[in-house]
Amino acid sequence: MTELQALLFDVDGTLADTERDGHRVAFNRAFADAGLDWDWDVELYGKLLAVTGGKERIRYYLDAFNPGFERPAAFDGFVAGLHKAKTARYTAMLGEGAIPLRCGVVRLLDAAGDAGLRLAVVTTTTPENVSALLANTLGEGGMARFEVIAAGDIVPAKKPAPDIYVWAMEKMGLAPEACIAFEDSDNGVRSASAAGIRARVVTVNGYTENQDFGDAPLILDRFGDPGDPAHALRGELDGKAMVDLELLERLHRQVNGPVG
Ligand code: XBP
Ligand code: MG
Repeated sequence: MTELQALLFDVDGTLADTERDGHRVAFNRAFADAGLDWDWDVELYGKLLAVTGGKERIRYYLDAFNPGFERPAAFDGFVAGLHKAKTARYTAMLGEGAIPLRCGVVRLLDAAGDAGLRLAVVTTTTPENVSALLANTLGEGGMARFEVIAAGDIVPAKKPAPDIYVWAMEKMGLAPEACIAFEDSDNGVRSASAAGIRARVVTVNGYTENQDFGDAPLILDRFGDPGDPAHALRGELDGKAMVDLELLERLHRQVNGPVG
């Protein structure tokens, strides 16, 4: 079995709790800017999260929740324009420091970096959103901590399709058995699973806490930090209050078999 070499992080919901008070608000601001009366409230947005990707989510909204909307002739361009405006609104919010990283993320990234583990971002969100989040939370060197940023439209089929994980692992020359994937949602876990990654750690949030997560071996409320302990909803924290590299190595061996 291959030894653990890389940690692959989803962004939205995992590195930061971006959906309810970030993306959702930015979508609504872009709709208002465009003179549309669409309002994605907290509950509706939870339903819209069934579809990953902002452009795809706008189309899903119109198909499933607003079929009476008269679509402009150049519909693809209309959706792309709205989404571009949403990205500008969202990155502006990040620039104001609206969204922090989740509990335990910095501690885990620091420990992984010190131990020489390779790091990547694997997300459906737009690349500008990733750079804005990392720069505004981790500082100028934030992006450079990650060897690969796999994001947005670089693969046409978004999560739960495996493509974005497959793309990232190919770029890094890594087998799925060498990686742990960190996710917050069923769509993300399904994507990692379909790419062959068995070691999947889930940190849930308000939108995803009741999802299924297939056979993901470890589901937590957070990674944990001193004074803000993690709790396991499935799997074992080995009596620890925080996810650390020892725990991750153990999980990796548990699902892939002993190294050797
Ligand atoms: C995240 C998403 C993203 C954001 C919006 O899914 O679905 O689409 O909601 O980002 P995951 P964009 O965490 O599973 O990667 O509007 O930039 O597409
Ligand atoms: Mg996510």
